[in-house]
Amino acid sequence: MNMLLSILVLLLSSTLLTSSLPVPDSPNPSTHIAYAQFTGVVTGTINFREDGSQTFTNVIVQLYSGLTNLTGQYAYHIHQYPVPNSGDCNLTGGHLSPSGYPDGAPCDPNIPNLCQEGDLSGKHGKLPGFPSGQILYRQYQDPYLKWVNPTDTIFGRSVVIHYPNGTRYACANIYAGYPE
Ligand SMILES: *[C@@H]1O[C@H](CO)[C@@H](O)[C@H](O)[C@H]1NC(C)=O
Ligand SMILES: *[C@@H]1O[C@H](CO)[C@@H](O)[C@H](O)[C@H]1NC(C)=O
Ligand SMILES: *[C@@H]1O[C@H](CO)[C@@H](O)[C@H](O)[C@H]1NC(C)=O
Ligand SMILES: [Cu+2]
Repeated sequence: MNMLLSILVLLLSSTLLTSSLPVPDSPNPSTHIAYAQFTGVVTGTINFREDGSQTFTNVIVQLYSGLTNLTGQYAYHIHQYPVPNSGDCNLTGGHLSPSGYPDGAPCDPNIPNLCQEGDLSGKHGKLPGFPSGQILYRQYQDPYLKWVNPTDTIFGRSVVIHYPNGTRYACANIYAGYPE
């Protein structure tokens, strides 16, 4: 066999070999996991985990207490800045919106691509008040949350839960990994 042919055979066989190997889930799947843990007036966690193909983020909301207005609906968003040491939710800026849609712009859950990325309740519904002793559980997939680019990422932001009247009520930082 001449040299060129053997190189060709080698290339071909390595291509075949490569294509038969399992494709890794994502270059770095374990780093695209984050949580916000509420430990004050609201207790519970919101977990964020990107799926292996990096096409959506699985969000799990699990709250134990604090949404005490049984007739109220609580909006919640990813806000731009983390909560300062003072704990003042008013200092977390506006909603995370790499797409540039401003706060107050309409968000139709049927057209979520026109919503701010951080407008979780706009895209997925507000959280209802619930009686003491119950747990509020919500799970959904969101394809708009970003992880990598520093200007887009949900890392280092915060989640703010608002009273039914819109005033900021509780906030928690978004940290990498799982809560302890
Ligand atoms: C509960 O929410 C409802 C609906 O937004 C509001 O009218 C009512 O004043 C709230 N109750 C309290 C105690 O804040
Ligand atoms: C945050 O802003 C609201 C009005 O939007 C105000 O009622 C509240 O007192 C402020 N909270 C703090 C800690 O300054
Ligand atoms: C919003 O609702 C909360 C809880 O009922 C209340 O403490 C707060 O004063 C209200 N803020 C405004 C601006 O009405
Ligand atoms: Cu908000």
